[in-house]
Amino acid sequence: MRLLAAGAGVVAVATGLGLGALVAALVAPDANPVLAVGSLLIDLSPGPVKKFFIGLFGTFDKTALLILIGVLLLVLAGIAGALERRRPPLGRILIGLGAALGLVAAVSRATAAPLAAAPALVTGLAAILLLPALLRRAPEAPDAPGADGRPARRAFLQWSLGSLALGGIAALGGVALTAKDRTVAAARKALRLPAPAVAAPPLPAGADLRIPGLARIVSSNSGFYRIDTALQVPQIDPDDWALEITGMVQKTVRVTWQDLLALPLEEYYATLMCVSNPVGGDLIGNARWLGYPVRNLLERAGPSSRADMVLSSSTDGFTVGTPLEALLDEQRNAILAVGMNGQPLPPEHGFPVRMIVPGLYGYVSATKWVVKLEVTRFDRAQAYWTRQGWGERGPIKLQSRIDTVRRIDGGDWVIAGVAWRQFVGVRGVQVQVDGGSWQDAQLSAPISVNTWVQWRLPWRPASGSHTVAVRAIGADGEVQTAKVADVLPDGATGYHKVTLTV
Ligand SMILES: Nc1nc2c(c(=O)[nH]1)N[C@H]1C(S)=C(S)[C@@H](COP(=O)(O)O)O[C@H]1N2
Ligand SMILES: [Mo]
Repeated sequence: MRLLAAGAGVVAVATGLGLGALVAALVAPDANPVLAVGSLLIDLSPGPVKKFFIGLFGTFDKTALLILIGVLLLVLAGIAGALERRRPPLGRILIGLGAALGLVAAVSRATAAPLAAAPALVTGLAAILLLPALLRRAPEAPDAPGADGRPARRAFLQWSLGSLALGGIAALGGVALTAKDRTVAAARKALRLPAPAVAAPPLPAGADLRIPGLARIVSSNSGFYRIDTALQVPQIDPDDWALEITGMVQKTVRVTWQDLLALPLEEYYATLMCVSNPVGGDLIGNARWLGYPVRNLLERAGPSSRADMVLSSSTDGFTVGTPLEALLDEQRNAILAVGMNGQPLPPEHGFPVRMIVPGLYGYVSATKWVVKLEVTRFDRAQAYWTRQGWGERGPIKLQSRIDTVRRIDGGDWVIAGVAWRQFVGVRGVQVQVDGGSWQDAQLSAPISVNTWVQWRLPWRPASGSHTVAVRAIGADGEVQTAKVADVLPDGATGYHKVTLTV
């Protein structure tokens, strides 16, 4: 029975994975072979593939990847079972190859623990031993009798269920043992951030036009877009956190969590954005960040005059390259942020510390879980995304988006959206209906040049089909370009257009 053989393959591999998860929890928490392969795929997949994933699944790209790996595993395990029945030991060899892939992926992580190979080894060995044991009990015909005269099917079922139960219990044990997530969550919850020495001015009256369907002027923490390469959110206990400033500096500087919180913190609003955001996309959000100016810490270290870049790294090995000049610029006021909208950073947004640099796309500025700043040069070091062909500097481009075209309370129509050009500011927004003349929209009261603005235009549509387009004008007089550019290498351009029928 080929189907039973395939089932035996799935049971063997699933049991192995459960045991592997337990071993991972015991000796190498970050070396789960499946997650390691996922991370390897993320790191190895070329830029366009990643872009496709982000574009297709938005912020759910990681869930999509995990589901894909799960389905693939299931299919391969089934094939291994069927192969092993027909041509032993081919099935076991296939499992061995899979385990070897998991092993290589786990030990090659930037953050690999000394025993990172153990979970994949245990997974592979268990599955390789179990598979023939299960197959021996798989009946050739549905009602074939077993050694004791009872249907062989029953023995096979008992073995399979027993095996799955063992794997399941092991996996649950692993989950129970990985208590770190909970201690870090508890540490975060108990945390009281100091009051800012320099507070953000209160929002001006009229900062939020409050139109249904229009993005709120300040994004919520839970609704904030999330982009990163981390399959598992890094868990860092603030008491274990420290930042090291090294490289082309006069002296290495180390800052602990206590050091950082004792410094006079500043708070401001800034709109963060991903370079992968397509025209009209929503990989952008505005928050109030609390942190300490990076330049003060860099100046303590004394950067060399020959340096022009800071390579910052996260605990998980992800890197970001930021122009040194931007980090030293007093006006731009880049910070090491610890707070987001009055809360400690959420774990997914970099807890306990991330970098915020107004005006630069996230991939060259917004390092989450940051633990190291290496002062260096653009011609010496490359960061995670620049290695894959994305632009080196990454200033955020002038852009605008239509969020809603609607009738308010059964009366007038309104067209509304947001526009941004961080670190420069937005002077105006214009809307064009059906290719007509550009009309000036009304803007929300701007919070600062580093934040987006909302805009609105009242509208009296005739019934029928309409196309609405928007463009922004920067505070420096730049008119948003109509030229269509892809997100790769340094951010999308072109007008956002919406077609609707009234
Ligand atoms: N450690 C780490 N930091 C990171 C990233 C990452 O993959 N890993 N991605 C960057 C990118 S591409 C963006 S757009 C922003 C997104 O920040 P958010 O998830 O808080 O919105 O984080 C940046 N910081
Ligand atoms: Mo990004």
